[in-house]
Amino acid sequence: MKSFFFPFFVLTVLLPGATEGNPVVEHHMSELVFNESSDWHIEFFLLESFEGCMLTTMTDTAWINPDILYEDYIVLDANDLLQPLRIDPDGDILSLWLPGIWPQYPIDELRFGDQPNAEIAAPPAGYSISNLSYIRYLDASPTPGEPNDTLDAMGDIIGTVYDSTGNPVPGVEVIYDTDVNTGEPVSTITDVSGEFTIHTLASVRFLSFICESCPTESRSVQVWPDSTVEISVSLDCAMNSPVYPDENGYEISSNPNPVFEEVTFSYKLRDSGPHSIAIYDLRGSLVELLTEEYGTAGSHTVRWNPGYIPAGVYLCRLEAGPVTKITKCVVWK
Ligand SMILES: [Ca+2]
Repeated sequence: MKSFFFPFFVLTVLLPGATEGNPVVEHHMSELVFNESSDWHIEFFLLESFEGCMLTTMTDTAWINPDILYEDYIVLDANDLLQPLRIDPDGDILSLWLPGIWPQYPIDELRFGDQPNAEIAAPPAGYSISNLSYIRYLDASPTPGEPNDTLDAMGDIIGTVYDSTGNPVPGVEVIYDTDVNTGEPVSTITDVSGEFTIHTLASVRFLSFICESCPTESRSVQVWPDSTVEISVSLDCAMNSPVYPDENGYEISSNPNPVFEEVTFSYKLRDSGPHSIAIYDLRGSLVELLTEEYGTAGSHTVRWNPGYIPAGVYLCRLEAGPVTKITKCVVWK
């Protein structure tokens, strides 16, 4: 198996098996497992029309034998195909096609391992790439033929956030997930030692580090089952600067939230002076500058229409001299 490790973290196995279970899956290619010989099998969730299905990889194309029986959680291996199909255990792009839709769009596609833009690491032999609410994750106890669960499919991220001088930064919000029901960001806060811990599905997690004093940072991390990934993040700020800005009298809030069409940001300036209001995404990229002008002390509002920007979490940042205040808003489409 080729390594999927990012250069900025190390993997250490610290924990016994997780015990959470949550058998929910309705996904076409529901589980992919390799054995020690790199033979594969795939679990499919029931498809409405399973006749005439085709699988492709980076090297091969094969039709699924239309004579096989179809039930929930069908498990296929090479014997169920009409042509040979090699799936590279180090990484491949596995696609499922249906007649009528083929060849325009695969109805399911799994890009893993050493492929560019892989959504998940290659599974070690005996592990599976599973689906849960359309999130791919690694499962150390696969369940081919049965509903997927998250047993042995949870891991931890332990991280420390530092400033540019190497001092730990407390109070940084670390967003690592989105609530599937509300769309709200799921986050934790760094403690007095600048440390945080996240217990999460063994998937690729995109972490955003939100600090009012410096630009937002982000990282992608592959979480492994029953394992702990340690990361270290440096923010582009110096928390030990001798003078902290006095933020009293400065506020910003957003309404409504979540945002469907338009949002109003209400903000207060303690002192008259130049200020700006700008929208950033969670990667810290500027999305739109809403205002940049001289403002009088007191309350103001500015409106924003997200237009065609993608749904997601955005940060509205008020900057007035040395003071920065941030409010989050969730854009729904
Ligand atoms: Ca399963």
